[in-house]
Amino acid sequence: MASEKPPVVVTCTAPVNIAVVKYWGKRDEELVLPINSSLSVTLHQDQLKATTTAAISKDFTEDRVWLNGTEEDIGLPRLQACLREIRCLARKHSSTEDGNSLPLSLSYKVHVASVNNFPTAAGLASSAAGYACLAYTLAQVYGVESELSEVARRGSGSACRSLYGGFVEWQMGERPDGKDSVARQVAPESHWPELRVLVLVVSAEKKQTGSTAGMQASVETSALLRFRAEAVVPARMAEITRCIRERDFQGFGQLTMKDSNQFHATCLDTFPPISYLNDTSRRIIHLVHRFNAHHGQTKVAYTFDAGPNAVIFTLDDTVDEFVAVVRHSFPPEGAGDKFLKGLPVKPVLLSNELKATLAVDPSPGSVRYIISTQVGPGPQMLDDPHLHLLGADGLPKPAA
Ligand code: 2P0
Repeated sequence: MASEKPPVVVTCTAPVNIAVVKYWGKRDEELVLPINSSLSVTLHQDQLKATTTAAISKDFTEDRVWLNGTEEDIGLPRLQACLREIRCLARKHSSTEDGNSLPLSLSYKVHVASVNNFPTAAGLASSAAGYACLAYTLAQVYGVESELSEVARRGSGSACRSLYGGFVEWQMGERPDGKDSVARQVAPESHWPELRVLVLVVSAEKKQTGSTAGMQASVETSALLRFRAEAVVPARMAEITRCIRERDFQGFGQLTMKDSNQFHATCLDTFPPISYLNDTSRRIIHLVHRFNAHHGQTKVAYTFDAGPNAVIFTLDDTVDEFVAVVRHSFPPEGAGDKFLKGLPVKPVLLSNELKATLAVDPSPGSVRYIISTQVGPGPQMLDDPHLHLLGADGLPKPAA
């Protein structure tokens, strides 16, 4: 059966994901193949997302890409790899459909515009959402229906996990060609509705060591990283999958914190050492442990990526109290009305007993704001043509 002609302008959105078993280190730089499997939670796009429009036309003379309104160098090897991969899949797809004539659209050049609804500099995983969105949008425009892990992964390793909603594992695979290094959904976004996520944005500074260079240095110099990949991660993947399936928050939270800590330990074990956490990150870590000790159980868990921002997991019955604890420990500077973004949180009064256990010296302004969110779905195609980021001339529309 002949497939419908794909539309020539498509706009899609894709989510941010946060790893609870971290990816850090490649066994193949070119193909972006990891030294260990990883597992992430997809965050809801109501709060954090990338939006991408792709258009193909016989009138375009070259491939062009704009990110947040600024034209990017199309020669970037990772962009090139994504474009090459998607066109390769499109060629395969069309030759299995009717055997000979390639669709004209494959010879057309593509224009792509992408924006994030959150500050790239905030250190949130913008490249994962961005490259997942690119892969998904290009697939729609070229009529590709295959699995897209490889296309997204070639852009940024963690991007393949943003192709699915809910809870997602990236299986490291064994094959040298990487065909089995793919992302798979472990559980859908509806699986654990009580699970909530707070992003504590502590710094908008650009990070010192990029992830790609950082993990390269760790692979070259850290014996701990090798040990982690071989002796720790396989069992941890199995165990955290069980915790997710059984909605065991205690187990999930403890493993999440341990894995974040081990990732940052491998950074310190890298030579010269890499440090992504700052004083505020460490204060948050201690605050979480004191809060859990007060309750006599793991009610809240932290994880940190290649930057100082904390991502907190908790359940809906604990969100209000923990946000009050963060406010108490890191009082907002200024009016404080923009301190909390996203899902609503009710104000609560903290007991004197809890305040005494926390025993914090308030550190005003160290947490700049909180994004309150939850687990969310994978990439989506938008129907409304008004939402296209490219105009009829194939150039980015002026920002509203
Ligand atoms: C992760 N991070 O699993 C880990 C945890 C950061 C810390 O994946 O070189 O941008 O593009 O494959 O995916 C960040 O690294 O690196 C990352 P590349 P990527 O989310």
